[in-house]
Amino acid sequence: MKYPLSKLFRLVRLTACILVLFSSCNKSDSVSSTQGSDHPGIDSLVSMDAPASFNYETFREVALDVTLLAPDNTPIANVPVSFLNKSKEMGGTVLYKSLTDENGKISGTLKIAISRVEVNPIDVPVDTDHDGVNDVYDDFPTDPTRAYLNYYPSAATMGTVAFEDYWPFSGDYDMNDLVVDYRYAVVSNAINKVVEMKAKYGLKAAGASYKNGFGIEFPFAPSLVSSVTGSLVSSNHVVTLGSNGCETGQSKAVIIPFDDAAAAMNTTGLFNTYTGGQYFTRDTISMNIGFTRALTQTELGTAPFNPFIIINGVRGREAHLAGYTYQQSGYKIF
Ligand SMILES: [Ca+2]
Ligand SMILES: [Ca+2]
Repeated sequence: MKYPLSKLFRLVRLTACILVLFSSCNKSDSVSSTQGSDHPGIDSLVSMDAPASFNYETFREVALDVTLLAPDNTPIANVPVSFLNKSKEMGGTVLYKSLTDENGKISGTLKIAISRVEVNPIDVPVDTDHDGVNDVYDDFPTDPTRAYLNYYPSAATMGTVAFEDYWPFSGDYDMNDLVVDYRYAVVSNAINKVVEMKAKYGLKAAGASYKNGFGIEFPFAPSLVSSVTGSLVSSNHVVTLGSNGCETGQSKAVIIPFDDAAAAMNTTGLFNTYTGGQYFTRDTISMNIGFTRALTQTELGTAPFNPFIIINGVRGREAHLAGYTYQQSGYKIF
């Protein structure tokens, strides 16, 4: 019986293609590991999970076990057979070539490169400073001690606090004795602990004949503060700052942006308060607060923290925002 060999070869090619399509990846359980960190302020870095037996090879081996049979199921022996990666008409190339044996059988192994056609490349995360936060998310991509920068209330806006220094007496409830804008920039590390805070205070208006100062009490101990820069403390000796820039004698950290609003603006008297009076473009006081160790977000507290005014240069007369308490040193709300 005669067989149309070209038809049989097409059958063999089809069989080979099916074998290629059914080659598969190894399945395996995943493992993860945790390692310590050499970076200050960072407790640990967690490595990426990877399958324990993931196959990194860029080719696959496909076992050939093909038997050529005639329609009457008799073997087709000693005929050359080629295996192509795709049809000859589509430009396929020969992957394997052999003669069938007496039983019409071909056995062997094909090595097939894994195709990258129409496969999206895998993004390789870049973490330049190796702090565990990829560069695209790292606000400080070359500083392993810093990762995130958050603003309160926002990067583009400032909050405002206003105080009345005659409080709680009636007759002067204009709340313009000291008006201060604020914005905090909080720098945290890869595990979201705070390593530094930058503060900006905009001295907006002073409508008082008193020499009023401005301070902020934070919920953490002054011993956790390594440095405070930017305080505008006059020669009036209203407050005393310690070597770390916090006010001395306080159980909680207290910073003093200024102790005399007019002196901070290099003027005297009221400003930005009434038509025809002194007017200044709002000045901004920039302060920087460093910590002896990274603080949790809970330890840091929440803006605007506990701002207050020091009334007329008398340390011991304070006015706070509604709902906030005076400091533990015994200074009272006036
Ligand atoms: Ca990083
Ligand atoms: Ca970083």
